[in-house]
Amino acid sequence: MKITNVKTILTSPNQNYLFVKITTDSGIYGVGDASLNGREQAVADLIDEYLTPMLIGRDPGKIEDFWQLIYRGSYWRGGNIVMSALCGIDMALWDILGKECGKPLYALLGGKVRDKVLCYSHVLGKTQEEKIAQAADYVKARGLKVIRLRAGLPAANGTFGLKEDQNGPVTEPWNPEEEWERTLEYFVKVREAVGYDVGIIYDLHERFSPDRAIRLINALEPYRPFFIEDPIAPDCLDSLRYVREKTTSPIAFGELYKSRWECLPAITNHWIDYIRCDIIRIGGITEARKIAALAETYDVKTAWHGPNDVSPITHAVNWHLNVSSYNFGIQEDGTTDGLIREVIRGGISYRDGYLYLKDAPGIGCDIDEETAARYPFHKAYLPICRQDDGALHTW
Ligand code: CS2
Ligand code: MG
Repeated sequence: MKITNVKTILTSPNQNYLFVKITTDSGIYGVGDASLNGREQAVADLIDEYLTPMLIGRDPGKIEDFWQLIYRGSYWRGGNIVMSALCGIDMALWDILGKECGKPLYALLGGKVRDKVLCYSHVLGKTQEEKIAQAADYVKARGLKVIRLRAGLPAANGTFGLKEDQNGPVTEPWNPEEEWERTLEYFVKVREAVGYDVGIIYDLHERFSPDRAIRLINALEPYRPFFIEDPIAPDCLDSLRYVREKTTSPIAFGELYKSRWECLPAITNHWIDYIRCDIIRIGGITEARKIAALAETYDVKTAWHGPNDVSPITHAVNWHLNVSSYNFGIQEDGTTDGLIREVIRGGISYRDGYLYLKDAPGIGCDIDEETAARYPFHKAYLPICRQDDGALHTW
C-alpha cells in the first residue's frame, strides 16, 4: 500500500480545528487531528510544505519509522508546531492500519482491559452562582461522578465563533492574591453544594507561583480534591518537586509537555499522580503509548488532556488508549458544542459518568469535508493575562 495524497482541513465550527486526511492507493484513508489552539495555520503550513512531500509514495504501515523520521530526522527536535503536525499524521496512519486490519484502534494497542471510561466534565458559567448551580445539575441530572472547576475565566473566551481574523490576543485580568482568595472560596462552595461523594478536580492552569500554589493546595486539602491540575508553570522542574514535597493532595500535570523526556522526571520522581499530556502536543498515539507504559512502571495514572479544542477524533483516540491501558485514571470530557459533531462523524458517547465508543475499524471517526467547508477558518489567538500593574502573567 502507498500513500497517494495528504490533505489538511482547517475549519471553524464555532472553534478552530485542523484535520489531516491521508489517502492511499488501496482506497483506504485515515483521519487525524492536528489542532493547536491559536497556531493552526502554522501547523497546516508545516504539513503542506514540508511533511506531505515526504509522505507521498510511502508505505503507511511504517508508523514508527515516520515518527522517528520527523522527530529526529529534521535534526531540530520537537516543539508544539512539529509535534502537533506529527500527531495529525500519526493518527491518520494508525487509522489506516486499523481499517486495513478491520480492527478498532484499541485492538491494535493490545485489546481492552476495561469496557467503559470514567470521565469528568467542565463546570462553566458566567458567575460563581451559575457555576455552582451547574455543578449540582451535572451531578444530579447528568450523573457525573467527577466534575472539574477551573481557576479564572472560562477557557479561551474570546476565541469562539469568530466571523473574521483576529489580529492579536484578548487580555484577561489576573491578580494572583485576589484570585487566590476567590479560587479557594469557589471550591469550598461547590463542595458544599455537591457533597463528598463527588470527585472535584481543580484546574489551576499553571497560574500560581509555587508559594501560592502550596498555600492554596494545603487550604483545599480538607475539602478533598480528586486532583489538583497543573498548579504551577511547567518550566522549572525543581518548582514541581518543591510543591510536591510541601503538599499531600493528588497532583495531575503535563498538558503543556511536548515529549516523553519532559514527562520523565515528574514520573520517575513521583512528583505527580496523574500524567495528563495532550496527545496532539506529544506527537500522537505512537508517543502516548510509550508515555503510558512509562507511567505504568512508576504507578502514575493517565488523565489525557481532553478539552473542547481537541476534536472528537482526539477524544476517540483518548478512549482507545484508555480502554487498553492498565494505568488509566480518568478522562477529561471537555464540553464540545453540537457544531463540531456535524463536521466529525462518529466518536464517543456519554452515559452516567462514563464514556463509550462503538466498535469500528481504526479510530472510528470520519470528516464530512463539505460541512467543514461551510465553516471557514478564521485566525484566532489564545487570550493572555495581565496583572493590575500591566505585567504579563501565565494564562
Ligand atoms: C484546559 C484547556 O482542558 C483543560 O484542562 O487547561 O482548556 C486549555 O486551556 C486549552 O486547551 C487551551 O487551548
Ligand atoms: Mg488544564
